[in-house]
Amino acid sequence: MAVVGDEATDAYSSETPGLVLLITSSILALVTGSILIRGLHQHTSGRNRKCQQYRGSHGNFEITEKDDSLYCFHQHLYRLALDSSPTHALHAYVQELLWKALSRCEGYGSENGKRERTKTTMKEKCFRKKNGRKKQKGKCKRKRESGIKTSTNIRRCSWERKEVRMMSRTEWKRFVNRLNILKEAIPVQGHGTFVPYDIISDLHRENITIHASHGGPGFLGWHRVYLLLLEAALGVPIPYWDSRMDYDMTNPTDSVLWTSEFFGPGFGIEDSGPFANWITPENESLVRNIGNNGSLVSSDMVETLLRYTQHSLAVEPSINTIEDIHVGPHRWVDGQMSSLETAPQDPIFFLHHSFVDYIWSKLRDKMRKIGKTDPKFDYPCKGPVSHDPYATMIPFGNLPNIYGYSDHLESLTHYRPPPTCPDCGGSPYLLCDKVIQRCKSKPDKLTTHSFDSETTKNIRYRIRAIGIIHLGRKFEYHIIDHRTRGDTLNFLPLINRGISL
Ligand SMILES: [Cu+2]
Repeated sequence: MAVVGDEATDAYSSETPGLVLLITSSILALVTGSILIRGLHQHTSGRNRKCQQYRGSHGNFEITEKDDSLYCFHQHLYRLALDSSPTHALHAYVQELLWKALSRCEGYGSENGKRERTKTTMKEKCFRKKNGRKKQKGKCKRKRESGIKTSTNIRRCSWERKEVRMMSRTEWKRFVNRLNILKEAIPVQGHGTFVPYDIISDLHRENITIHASHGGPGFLGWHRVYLLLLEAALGVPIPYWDSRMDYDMTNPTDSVLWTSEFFGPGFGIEDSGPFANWITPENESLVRNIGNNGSLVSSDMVETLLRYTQHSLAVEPSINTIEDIHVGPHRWVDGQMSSLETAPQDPIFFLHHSFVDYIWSKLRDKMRKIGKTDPKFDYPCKGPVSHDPYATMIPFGNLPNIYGYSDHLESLTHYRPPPTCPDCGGSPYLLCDKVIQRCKSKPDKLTTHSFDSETTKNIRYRIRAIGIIHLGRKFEYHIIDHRTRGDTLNFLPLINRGISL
């Protein structure tokens, strides 16, 4: 939590006129120095928000059509968390968000929307050797059926995720505007400030979490829940980045995505575009160095994967798994995205993972179509103990890993299919490649000759300006696009900071 002062600039509880608030904040800024000035700057947009209008009939705050409601909702939620658990407010805040995410319909494991824990009546165990972590093959036994109910009203509560280039400009602007609101330092009277986005990105930072959510079958469900959690915090769907449409370009670094219209610069510090001047919880700028190494997702990779008919082939530890393919773009983007601990600090993490989740949903559709395997029960017993079906999804309360594979979770989202030739959904950012009969991204008009000497000089200048960045463990990748340059950014190890989630 980024505590930048203990000022009483609580837009929720106070109807204080803006001028008085400004003077109070300014005096505090003078007293406490430059750290608070950064806080004051971040609070500016919250200062004039009138939160009372976002109270629902039961006194709770709701996210409405108005983007400002987001700020008020989170401020209120954090106050509730503080009231219910003063010493573990961050944890309580995340659990509230999680509850909101999973009760997008009527509630999970519940027909009337009442809050209750997931009722698990199925007992499935991976039998393991007593003294080791190695499982005995083929001893995955199901005793009873799962009590998790599938929603009967799927479309009403299922949110549609679209390819980022298929969104209207209004939809895209709303999405990034809301991300920027989550990135604001929100004051809570008597408790400094908190930054919702940083709290959410830190959920992917702790060692124990990283082990429980990567390198095994739990990867898919864990990241599905994580996406839903951010959506609950945003109040709008997360688009997906179908990087196949960039992979198919002659030079994917030319894509229109790496402009202010979409993700912002692909080289150097994010100093323009929707995430301009974002400062990470490590107190560093967001940086990228696209095309350095790794690989975007290719159509061949997805086709290979969709030939599988059961989850055990598609998840770690194995080769050509969804997790394996997903690593390529992490490394291809470089900067924060390239390390396990820091990847979600760059918002394109979530768009990439939305695409990963889309691929998984296609695989599940296929499994259902063939009819031999029901994906909700096909939780492979392999990988580390923390990926066992009934190990909990750290730090998501008591949710078992197998819940990540449930139909209920899947029913909360559906994907608008990626655009196809010849019209590519009418998107002004896509064109149909008639030879391969696939839509691909248009290049940014300014960088169509991306590796002429002037552009190369400019890229080198921007990369040099990055300075020192601190990153955690790098994603290990096995697939390298031969078009990458091999000029991965230098970095130093992360400096430890206390996270109490
Ligand atoms: Cu991850």
